Order: sequence, then structure tokens, then C-alpha cells
Amino acid sequence: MRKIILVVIALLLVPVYANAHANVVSSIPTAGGSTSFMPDRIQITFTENLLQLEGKKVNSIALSYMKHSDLGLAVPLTDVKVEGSTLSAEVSAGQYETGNYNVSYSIVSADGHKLDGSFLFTLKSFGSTFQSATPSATPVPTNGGGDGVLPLPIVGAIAIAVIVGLFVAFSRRNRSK
Ligand SMILES: [Cu+2]
Repeated sequence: MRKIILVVIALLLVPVYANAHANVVSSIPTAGGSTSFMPDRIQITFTENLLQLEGKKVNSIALSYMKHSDLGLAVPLTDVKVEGSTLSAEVSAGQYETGNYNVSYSIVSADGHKLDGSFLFTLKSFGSTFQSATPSATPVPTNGGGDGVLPLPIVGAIAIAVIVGLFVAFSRRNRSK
């Protein structure tokens, strides 16, 4: 009888475990927040430890300056590190323009589940530096790995704009009836 109870408990626990997907707990800078200085490291902490495989790039993080809403300029990141449930990378030394920056990440939690996402933060002070010794390292434009391929956050933004546009058009048409 005790064995049966244990099996039942084990079976009940399986879906709970399978649904324990990683989520973002916190980040530096705060998602959707604003900051006076570009931090020397971008950092994201998840609800679960991240998977690490020797010699394989399982988890990635990228930073881009959203010069215009439709254009992201990649900001070089180095020293990508996974420590438990935290993914971080060093921001290249230099000066950074004020405006919106997008952090995108692609991780695999220890249970093998993949999670992609992104968030924005705003740099408030022009020319903010975190290492004034380095004169200038303005974000360098890149093609993001493929000509004509829009980064996912931008595709998402366009999709939202289209949906909002359709919604507005639809509700206007309904009102005029
Ligand atoms: Cu999971």
C-alpha cells in the first residue's frame, strides 16, 4: 500500500516538475526601468539554474541600442558568464547615448527547457560612462547575423503596432455605424 501511495505521489509531482519553466526573477538594469549609468555588466537572474555544457554556447545574451524604434545597433558584450541561475555579460567600455536599449537572451534551464526573451531599459544621461579612462566606444551597427533579418524584438514591436492599428481601425469603424 505504501508503495502505491508513493507511486501516486510521484505521478502527481511529474506535471509540476515539467511545468517548472524558467522565468526572469530580476535583472540589471531593471526590465522596463531607467538608469543613469550604463552598468559594467548586464545581468539576468532566472527562477531556475541554467544548463551548462562544456564547450557549448547554450545560453546567450545580447544588447542593442534602439537608435530608432526600428533600428537596433548591437553593443558588444564580452565575458558571458553563467553562475547558477544568473546569466551576465560585460558591456564594452565607452560612452553610450541616451535612449532605449534592448537586452535579448536565449537560455536553456537545467531541466532542458529553452526560454527566449527580451526587455528594454532607458539610459537617462547623455554620454554616461562607467569607465571614463576609455575615450569612446560608440555602439557599432551590425546586421545581427543576416541581411534583412529583423531582430525578434523588432518583429514583435511591429506585430504589436499592426495589431493596435487594426484594433483602432476596427473600433472606429464600429463607432461610425
Ligand atoms: Cu522547464
